[in-house]
Amino acid sequence: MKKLNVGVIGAGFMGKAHVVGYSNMPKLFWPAPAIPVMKTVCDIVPEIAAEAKDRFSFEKSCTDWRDIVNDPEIDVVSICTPNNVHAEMSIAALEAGKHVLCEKPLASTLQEAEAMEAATKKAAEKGVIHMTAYQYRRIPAVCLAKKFIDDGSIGEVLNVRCTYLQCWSADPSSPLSWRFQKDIAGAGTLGDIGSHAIDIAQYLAGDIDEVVSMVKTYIPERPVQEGGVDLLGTVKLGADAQKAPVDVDDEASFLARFKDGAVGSIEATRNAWGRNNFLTIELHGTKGSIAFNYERLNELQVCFADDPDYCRGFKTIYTGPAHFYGPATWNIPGMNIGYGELKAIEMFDFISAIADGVQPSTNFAVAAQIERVVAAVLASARDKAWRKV
Ligand code: SOE
Repeated sequence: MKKLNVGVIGAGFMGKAHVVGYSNMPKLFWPAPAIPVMKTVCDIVPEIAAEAKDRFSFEKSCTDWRDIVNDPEIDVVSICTPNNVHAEMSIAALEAGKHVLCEKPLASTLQEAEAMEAATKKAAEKGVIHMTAYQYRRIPAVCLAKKFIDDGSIGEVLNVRCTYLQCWSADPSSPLSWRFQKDIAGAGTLGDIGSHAIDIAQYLAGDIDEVVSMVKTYIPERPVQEGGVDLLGTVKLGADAQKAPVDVDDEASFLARFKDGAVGSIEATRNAWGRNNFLTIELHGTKGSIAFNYERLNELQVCFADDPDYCRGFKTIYTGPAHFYGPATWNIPGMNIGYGELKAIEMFDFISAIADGVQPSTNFAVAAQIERVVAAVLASARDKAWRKV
């Protein structure tokens, strides 16, 4: 079976998630489209790079990402770094003929995202595959929602309500990681998790045409942390810690008109106590409704209008072996999948795209379009007016 040598740049939370995905993919999906080999891991912090080599069973580690991009033995590059370096790394990897899986959001500015999209054109002519890690559309229950929409089961989609709510940054004593700094992150919550909500909404209801929005920063300064590692709210710093300003949004909410005619709303915040990874979407159509919540990711709620009056209402479908990616994961209904399996599903799609020579659904062009929505949301909030995407 064909093997593909993988280089992972950034050995933090997302680096771990990519490794879990690559390593487990052939264990779940057999025959695998190819076997990912954990070749080189890179982190700018030498101790983290060395530890990741042993922990994740890589052959080598390095502290300069160029060592991965310039290595002729590497076939595939995963970019799991802060947003402001996605463009430079992805463009260099594409030019070196590597297949690239880049974390979301695609970049820290629309300009960079569009440069990345442009770089794919030449690379794609040479068969290079590009993908962004918008994994939530690959959840079997979300795929089932898409099937119900595409086959007309809920009729014409009228309304879309989407939220992505977390709580890890609600405490003002959680430190000022790069996610709160505009020059590194680009946007705040909007880019970080609002982008996932935009992806899932557009996947199910088609592209957004125009938006009107509000963005707000609730906690204008946070304690300065030592080192660049993103602690995602797991550490609190004392009241005496030095503070620095937050220059991105904590919350973004907007109304949207979709090109296919639906209207809807999208809300994202990381300051919602009690909401952990509350990515929800509800769609109302002329013939029924669909509702999904990541916190119950093995379930899809559906209501069909043509059910008799006495039993019409939401029913819950539990996804399992009968559904998308089902036979590959676990073969007993109710065994369920979680975030780890979802990353393996993502790697299955990525490595399959490489094996088949077909760009995946979350390619850089799709991710750049999400950045156009993000830019329109920020412009609308600034101008207090509707903005075309
Ligand atoms: C933090 O908000 C975060 O890790 C995001 O960056 C991810 O994209 C999301 O999937 C989980 O939460």
